[in-house]
Amino acid sequence: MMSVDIPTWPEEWARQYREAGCWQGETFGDMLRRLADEHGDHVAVVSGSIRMGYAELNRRVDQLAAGFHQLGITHGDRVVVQLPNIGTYVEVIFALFRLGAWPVFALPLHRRTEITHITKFADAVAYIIADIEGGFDYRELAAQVQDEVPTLAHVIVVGDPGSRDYHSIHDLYIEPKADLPKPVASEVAFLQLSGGSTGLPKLIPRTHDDYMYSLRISADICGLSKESKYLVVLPAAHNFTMSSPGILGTLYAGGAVVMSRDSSPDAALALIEQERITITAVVPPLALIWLDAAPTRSYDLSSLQVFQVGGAKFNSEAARRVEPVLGCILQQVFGMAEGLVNYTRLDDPEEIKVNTQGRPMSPFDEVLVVNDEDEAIEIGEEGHLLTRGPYTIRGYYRAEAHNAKAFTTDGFYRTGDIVRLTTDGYIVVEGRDKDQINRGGDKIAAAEIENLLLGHPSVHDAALVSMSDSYLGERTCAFIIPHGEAPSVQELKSYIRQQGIAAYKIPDRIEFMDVFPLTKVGKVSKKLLREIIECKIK
Ligand code: OOB
Repeated sequence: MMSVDIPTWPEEWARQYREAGCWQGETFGDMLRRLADEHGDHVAVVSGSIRMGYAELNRRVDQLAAGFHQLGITHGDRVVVQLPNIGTYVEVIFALFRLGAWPVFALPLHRRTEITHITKFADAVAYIIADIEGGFDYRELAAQVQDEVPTLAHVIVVGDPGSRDYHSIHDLYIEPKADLPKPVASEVAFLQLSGGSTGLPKLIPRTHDDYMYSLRISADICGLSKESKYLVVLPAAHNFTMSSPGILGTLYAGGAVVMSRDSSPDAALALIEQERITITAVVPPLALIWLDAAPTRSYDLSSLQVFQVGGAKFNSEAARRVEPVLGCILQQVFGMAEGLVNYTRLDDPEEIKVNTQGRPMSPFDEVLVVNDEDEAIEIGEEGHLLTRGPYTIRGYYRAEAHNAKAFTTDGFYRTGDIVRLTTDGYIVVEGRDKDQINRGGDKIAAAEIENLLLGHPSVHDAALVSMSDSYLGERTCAFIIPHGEAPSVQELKSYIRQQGIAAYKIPDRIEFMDVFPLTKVGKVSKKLLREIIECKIK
């Protein structure tokens, strides 16, 4: 199965990671079976009024796997999963893991452009959705996607399947059969989406072995146990929420995962009180909202031990407020769906927790900070972060040409982050050299939006850049050279919206220009464009 489509670790490295005990040969399907034996009725998942123990979760996963299999979904098939933070999400992913079918993780905000692309690119056979969520009818979206993607045989709906011939997931919990496929741990478990810096998102193949290792270490670093209660407020499919230590790390440790569809302080802080939550993970803008809200409310947050913030740079002034305001430990998390995750440790001194983005979680992580020529630089100097290790991919799925640029010849992933290392090995994120905007943790590939803008008849050229923002860290500004008379800002925004993309990718601001400033080699200078917009917004 491993090929140029699915690059993997060279055999020599794989052997070392196995010998060192990183990769232990357990699949996620087997992990859940073991946990059910060990923890029985102990609560695994809480979702609304539903509380489900490990044994029951395991039983329902067996039933759902049988139902998926009866539909024809089997080992190696790709299945796009786009669900809100509900308990069924956990059942769905484990049922697919158990069959060796690969979930392809979409975010709830993804729309026609993104879903069509990933469904086509992965040749997905099924698409699993909610009926209506947040006022949006996912069944309509599924119909549009099915029109464009012939391989998409099944749409499975959590809730009302509606009038089309979609399956209700409810009907797929059937008597388990003995003859289900048996995936092995060295195989791909799922495809995760990359934040992207090129036209369309890339797919990240993660194996059972490598991902299991990452959550084992994460659970240990975050001090998880059977008593832990993890609150899921960021999208469940995000790598942070899934494994750092997230849903899977919490289950691995025998704790309980509490799903919340609502991340607002009144919903989330109330759940912390009610469920005696011990750990949760947020992006910086959400941290700011909770930090402002908590002192004005009277929720009992005394159960909360660890407050994780990551996905985008958390500024140190806000970071300093976490412990006094929430009364728990701040943990900064700097990770990426491609692999490498860095944590500040729970017992680190305050200056480390507040001023750094942590250090690699595994002693087998290799991190290099290099100059433009890929040469190592002095500790403390800013440079490009490269990494390689037992849970960092060696290449994207079906992306041979891109992989040649995104990885060095000896297998280091070019993260696109500009960082500096402290003398004790902690990482401080200073910027980025990838053409991506990080809008409060939501990643936007500039080229993806520029290509959409270029589809408008009145757009001659387009360049998307970040502009600083005190709440989101960054927002987007699209500079446009019009073709003839300039369209209105409103018209361009609604044009982009009509293309069917995640709302966070719609440019926050649009500026018109006659010509773009150029670099010495004649490329559009995004650095100068950023300076222009910074002057305007000051
Ligand atoms: C996480 O994963 P992705 O794949 O959505 O985004 C990865 C990128 C990093 O390369 C970096 O540019 C940025 O997001 N990033 C941060 C950061 N955490 C991520 N930049 C500054 N400070 C941080 N703390 O975002 C992700 C995956 C696993 C755990 C946590 C975050």
